[in-house]
Amino acid sequence: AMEGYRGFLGLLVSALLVGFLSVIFTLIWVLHYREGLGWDGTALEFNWHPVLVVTGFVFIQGIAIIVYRLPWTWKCSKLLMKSIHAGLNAVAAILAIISLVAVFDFHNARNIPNMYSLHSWVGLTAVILYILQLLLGFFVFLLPWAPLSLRALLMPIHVYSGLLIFGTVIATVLMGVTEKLIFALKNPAYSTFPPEGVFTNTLGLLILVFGALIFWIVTRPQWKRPKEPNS
Ligand code: ASC
Repeated sequence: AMEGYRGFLGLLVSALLVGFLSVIFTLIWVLHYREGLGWDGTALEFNWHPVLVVTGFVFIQGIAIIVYRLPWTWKCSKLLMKSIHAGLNAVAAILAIISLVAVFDFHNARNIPNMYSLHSWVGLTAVILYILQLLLGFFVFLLPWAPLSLRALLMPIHVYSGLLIFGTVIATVLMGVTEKLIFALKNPAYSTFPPEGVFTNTLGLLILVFGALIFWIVTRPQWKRPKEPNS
């Protein structure tokens, strides 16, 4: 058991490090390589989009997915852990929505068309599914009214949908990073390996590794929270 616990801690610390580093890299990207942050209809407003997405939709959602695995919380009540899971996901949803407002606002101020790219189609789908998942989880699993039979029926779907959305968010981020680099890096071009291109490619890899670590942690059956009888 001690062996498994050590392995868990090692992977948890790695995931937290890589996730935190992803957020720092995103901040360095917009603050150092791009124009910085602001809310004025210019690129400064657009830059909130990657910052809020990586912080909320990637990092916070990733943590929310694995909160039930933390062994020192297994003595905490299930209701407390569900509230933390739902609360983190709610914060992530709010940041994701603000990140969309930043893009639409920036596009409209600059007369750039909305919703034409594959990144936008997949990304908006992910945000809509995430909000539905949050509402379904809140009413079925957090509030006390739903019968056990309905919970048992929907739990595998909730787990599958959650991981599908998380994976889709990471795929969407990779598309968004690529899109932005191709738009923004003109002189010198992305194809000539400028420092911003190499740095931001590295950010994309960090986010992929974060997703891989979260997916590994959450799919180890031995690290699941012990199920209490009659729940
Ligand atoms: C819940 C909860 C669970 C699942 C389970 C469904 O609300 O706490 O562990 O649903 O009852 O199988």
